[in-house]
Amino acid sequence: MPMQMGFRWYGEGNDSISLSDIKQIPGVTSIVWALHHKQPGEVWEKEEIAEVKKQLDEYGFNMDVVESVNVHDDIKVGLPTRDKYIENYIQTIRNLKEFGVKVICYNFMPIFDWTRTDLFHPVGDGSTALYYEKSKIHDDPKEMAEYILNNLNGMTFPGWEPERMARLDELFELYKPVTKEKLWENLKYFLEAIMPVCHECDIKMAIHQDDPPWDIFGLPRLLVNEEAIERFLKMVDDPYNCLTLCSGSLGANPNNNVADIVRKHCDRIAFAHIRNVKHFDNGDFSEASHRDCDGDTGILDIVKAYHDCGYEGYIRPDHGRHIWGEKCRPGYGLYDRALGIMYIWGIWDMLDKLDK
Ligand SMILES: [Mn+2]
Repeated sequence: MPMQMGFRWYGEGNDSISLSDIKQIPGVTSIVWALHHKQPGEVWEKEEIAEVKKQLDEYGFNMDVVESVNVHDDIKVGLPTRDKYIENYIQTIRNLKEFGVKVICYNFMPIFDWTRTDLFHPVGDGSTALYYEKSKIHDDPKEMAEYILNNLNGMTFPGWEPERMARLDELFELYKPVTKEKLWENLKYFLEAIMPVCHECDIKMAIHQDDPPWDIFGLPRLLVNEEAIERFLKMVDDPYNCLTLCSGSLGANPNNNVADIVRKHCDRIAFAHIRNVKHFDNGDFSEASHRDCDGDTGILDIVKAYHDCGYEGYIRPDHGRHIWGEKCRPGYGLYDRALGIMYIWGIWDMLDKLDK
């Protein structure tokens, strides 16, 4: 069995792209989905999941991978109320199992999800891409949140829920006593509480790395490099405690060698995000096309590493550029991600052929 190709989709009425569009991209079998109207900590009800299943069934897509079931801040901060939210998370896992879900992608980033300073930065060829300007991050996080919320073309974005962003002062206050070590402990507590249910339901928990992979706004970030990934996998040494290995997130730090991480931990990678990043000398970076030479992430080496390991897990192109005038959710247009898929398949199919 080859790797299983997925495509992230934000749901009916919440995405500029239709399932019919996605069906026309060669080799896509999984829709990477979520219930985007859910707040972190809420139970995902079976009726709501069934609704999405019905839509995907019509096109023959599976719903094996959820991205993301977001973790409530009380769990990350380690408040006494966390147990209630962990119970809810467990109920969501049990409900997802009923529909054959195999992998839950999530992250443990405090307050902010991925962070960029420019969502539509000119690449130089007429397209635009997500961009990170290091010097801009010293500014007020509230300005940052406002900029992001105002540039989503009216759509929601996981991790940037307006309800949470309106409470930024409160959230920063909440995270004040949370050191990096404390955050590790809280992650361990969460995972140890849910692992038995993951076994019972045959669902892998697959953590996404922090993006960018360093502390921002004085908030600690855990999953930033190979050392941290090793610590994470050993901390809860369980085959259901897995990674969503994101080449783009890790690739934002030029010292990270993603292909090495793939080779070392292939058995614990449940889900792979493939994305290319181009670095500038001053520490800024821009997202780039999937073509190896357009960035510095080493896409050819990474895909070859997965192939060499006999990877049979799920994979998807991560973000794309905005090309051909497409109006879409930042990073999640149809065209450039479809090109990315064809590039990945091109490498994969050729490696298959050379093996024969
Ligand atoms: Mn990613």
